[in-house]
Amino acid sequence: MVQNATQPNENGDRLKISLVIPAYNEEKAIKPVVEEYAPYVDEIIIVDDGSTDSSFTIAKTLQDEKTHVFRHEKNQGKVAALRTGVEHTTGDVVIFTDADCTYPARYIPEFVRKIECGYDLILGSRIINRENIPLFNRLGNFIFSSLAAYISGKTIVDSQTGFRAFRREMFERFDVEAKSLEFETKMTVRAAKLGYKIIEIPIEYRERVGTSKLHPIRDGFKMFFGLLAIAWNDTSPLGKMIMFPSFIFIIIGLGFGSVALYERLTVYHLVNEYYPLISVFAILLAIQLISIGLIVDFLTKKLDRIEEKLS
Ligand SMILES: Nc1nc2c(ncn2[C@@H]2O[C@H](COP(=O)(O)OP(=O)(O)O)[C@@H](O)[C@H]2O)c(=O)[nH]1
Ligand SMILES: [Mg+2]
Repeated sequence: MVQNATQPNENGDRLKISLVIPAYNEEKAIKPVVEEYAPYVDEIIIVDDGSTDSSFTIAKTLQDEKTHVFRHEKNQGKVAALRTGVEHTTGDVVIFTDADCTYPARYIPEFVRKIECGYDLILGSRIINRENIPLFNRLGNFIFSSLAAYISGKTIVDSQTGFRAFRREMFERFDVEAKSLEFETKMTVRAAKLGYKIIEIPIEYRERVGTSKLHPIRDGFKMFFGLLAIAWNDTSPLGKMIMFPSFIFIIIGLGFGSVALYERLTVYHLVNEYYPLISVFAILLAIQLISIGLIVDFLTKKLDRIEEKLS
């Protein structure tokens, strides 16, 4: 028998746990996922996002006093499904997982304990059996997690994980502009940049049942530009002021670099020998400015939070 997710506190209450499962064409996995998670949570919200297979019919058969099924008539994307899901939750804690049998439910009690300890965002980091993430996606995961760490000033091994937990009232603050699988990374970076307490719990990642809905190239691009948008939007005015000239230096760097490359490829020698130097110099300057801007932003946010605590 599975242990209770949380122990009652001194008032005899314990946190009510709601699980949100977005599902798009997951007819093979939806039933085992619900069966595995049911003992660990108080409420399960399945959002079928216009599946064209039998996911919805199967989900309906799982409905009971704990499990509720909602459906978007048309496919609106994972994030719309997560938002619909959260709207229908009634618990204190919300947990997201995938409808693909990859994330083991057994970590939930630990997630909830971390919430009770005061953490704001709990991430299930795919560390054990990482080879179950396809190689190309693993590379993307490494690149975007490194970029996320650079932007947020916090080391995050797996910023993209779909297995995560937070208090329900925090969702509004963590919610970000996104439609598809770039959502998780943006949410992680936003939470980190706003100074919320994030903790990663190493988890096992199992082989996926059914086919992946991730489009590595398309979603990779969305993630890249999404991260840039967060880096900019959630930065303080002072940080922005420092970072702004870097755009000009990037344009100068790319401009001189392109001309040099064009000359090298067409006339086989450099007409303007100093162009590559200007290009490298401008780009290095841009990187320096972005770094200083991010550091300043990090420090001002930290000071703001200290002031908030003192007042
Ligand atoms: N509701 C909804 N869920 C989606 C959509 N695309 C993917 N998902 C779900 O989101 C989860 C993550 O997708 P998945 O293919 O597992 O991506 P991966 O975990 O990054 O490989 C799965 O539960 C999918 O069923 C969509 O368009 N709508
Ligand atoms: Mg998945």
